[in-house]
Amino acid sequence: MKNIAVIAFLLLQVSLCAQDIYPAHWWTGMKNPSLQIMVHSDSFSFKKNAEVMVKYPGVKIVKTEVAKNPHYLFITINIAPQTKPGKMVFTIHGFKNDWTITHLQYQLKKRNAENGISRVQGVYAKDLVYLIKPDRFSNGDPSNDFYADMRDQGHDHNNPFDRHGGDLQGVENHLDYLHDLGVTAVWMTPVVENDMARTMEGGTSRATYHGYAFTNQYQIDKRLGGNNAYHSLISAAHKKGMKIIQDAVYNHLGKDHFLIRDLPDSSWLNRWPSYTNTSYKDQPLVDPYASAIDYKTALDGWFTPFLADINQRNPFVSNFLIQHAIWATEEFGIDGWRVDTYFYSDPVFLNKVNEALYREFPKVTVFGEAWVQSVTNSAYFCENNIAVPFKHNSQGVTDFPLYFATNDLLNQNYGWNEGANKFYQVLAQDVLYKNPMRNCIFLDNHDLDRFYSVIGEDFSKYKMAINLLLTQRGIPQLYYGSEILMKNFKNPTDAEVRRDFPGGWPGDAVNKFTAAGRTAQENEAYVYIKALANFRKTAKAIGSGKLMQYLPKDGVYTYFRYDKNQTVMVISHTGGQPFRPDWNYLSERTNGFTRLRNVITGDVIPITGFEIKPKESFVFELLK
Ligand SMILES: [Ca+2]
Ligand SMILES: [Ca+2]
Repeated sequence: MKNIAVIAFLLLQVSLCAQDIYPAHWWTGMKNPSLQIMVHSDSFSFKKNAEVMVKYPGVKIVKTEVAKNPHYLFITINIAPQTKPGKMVFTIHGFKNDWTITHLQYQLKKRNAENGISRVQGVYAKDLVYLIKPDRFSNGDPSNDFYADMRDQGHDHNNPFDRHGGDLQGVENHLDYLHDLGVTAVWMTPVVENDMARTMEGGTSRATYHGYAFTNQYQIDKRLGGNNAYHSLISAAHKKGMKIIQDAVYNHLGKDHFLIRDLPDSSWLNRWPSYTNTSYKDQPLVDPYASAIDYKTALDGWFTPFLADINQRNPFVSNFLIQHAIWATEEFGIDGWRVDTYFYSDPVFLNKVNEALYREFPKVTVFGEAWVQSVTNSAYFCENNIAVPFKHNSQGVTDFPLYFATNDLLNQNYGWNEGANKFYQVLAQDVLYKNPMRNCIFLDNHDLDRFYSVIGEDFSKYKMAINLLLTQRGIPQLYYGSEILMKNFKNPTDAEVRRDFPGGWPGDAVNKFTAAGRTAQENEAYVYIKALANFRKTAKAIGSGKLMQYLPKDGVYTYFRYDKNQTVMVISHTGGQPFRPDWNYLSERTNGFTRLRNVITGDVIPITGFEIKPKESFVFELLK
């Protein structure tokens, strides 16, 4: 008997190690003194009356709770403001065998004094965000392409549904390329571990290379390089004055997440009598006339059968997610969050997690993915000026209405409500947003047709699109490869818009990270963006100035970005006849100026002689 006890005790010591404790560690000096530590063991059960003790100056145990599934123990502690960093030891009594005791070491670190200065800086309209799908950008470390101890070992560069081996080292290797292009912030689709078995979708076996099926929030996926590579990338980016945006997923967990495989309690999931998909409709969440079932289906229906929809109304779930958001921000120093599938999450929870982030990190940026049609619904899901009973507190959204309007400007025939007029009308509804400058604006992303294909590979339209993206209000986001004219529709699947960046893999036939590897037109595209992106880096009229737009006339759409020191004019011709602006009509913004400096070419021309031809588009800085 004694021998068995010793063996059990040893096993216990082995089974409860650092990776079974969430959060992995914490910090002193947090604004919120409360912390709920989750201890998980696959092999041992806690007794209902388990007792936990700790002796550490400033730390008090507030509550000890064992979940319905006795593999989980929750220890809620209070950390007094003067508490010193160090290692404390929790003594746990009360496993299923009365005699078992274990000691858990837990570290309290010192918070980073650079928060808000060189890290956690926030992302603003003066930035240019570059969106990367890390598996598809560059393979900087072929040794991490697959692991025998992970559920999916697929790693075929030529299979669109496999992992391709791209990683964080690949991103770090190309920070200079991005910096040269004028990029100031990198948003990567999720980097958190996705140790998922392959899934069958549309009749094909697929890897979760997209990253949206988390299996452990506290581990960056080993195939991307793990936590160390993430630290290294972020540190290198910050040294170059560049920022990092992390992609948060609060709405669901991968079905192979340990929390799903060994559920703490049935109330952690949004459960239905039989599998129920979300309607993917945001309207019932905003609509004053919505039925309760439409509301519930949109919110609590599952995104797919392999992404478990989690119940953020459960306070343990809510704590788990909020504490991870805080942990990742403090640990890695990320500058902002893009929140995936925003409106599918419980709205009260969303406000709580955002509030917790704002409290600990006053400069951190949060914008939610709100894939909606109307400006009203878009504004509903962030800080807004609408009189509604529930007010969201996200600073901004991914601005889909402006994305649709940009497509209309570029591709629709000009009409009373079409084309450039549509764009004008959508922008005029900004009255609904509290601060539209905090919206993320874009021409495409990993879920959309690549815009160069959408505009029919028309290079005039390409320049017009880039002009709009880099001078409109909001935080511009460029999708990787747009600068080298990567194209494709999502046909037959979205893998087509997630192709590898040519040159990112050892042995690639061409390397489009270098001018020598690009065609003349690809180089022209690269140089065009580079010129405009580098101009806007110091152009305060664009980064923080005001916007004035004029009613489109004969298909010509004109707006100004301006502050007291600078005026930038953007003019786009979507009509059919050469056009001379009426400078009298525009005089509110152009009075006192006599010349136009083309910010791409540097050419300066007198205002009076300017004529714009169909399909042309220009960004001018006005000179006296
Ligand atoms: Ca790799
Ligand atoms: Ca949901």
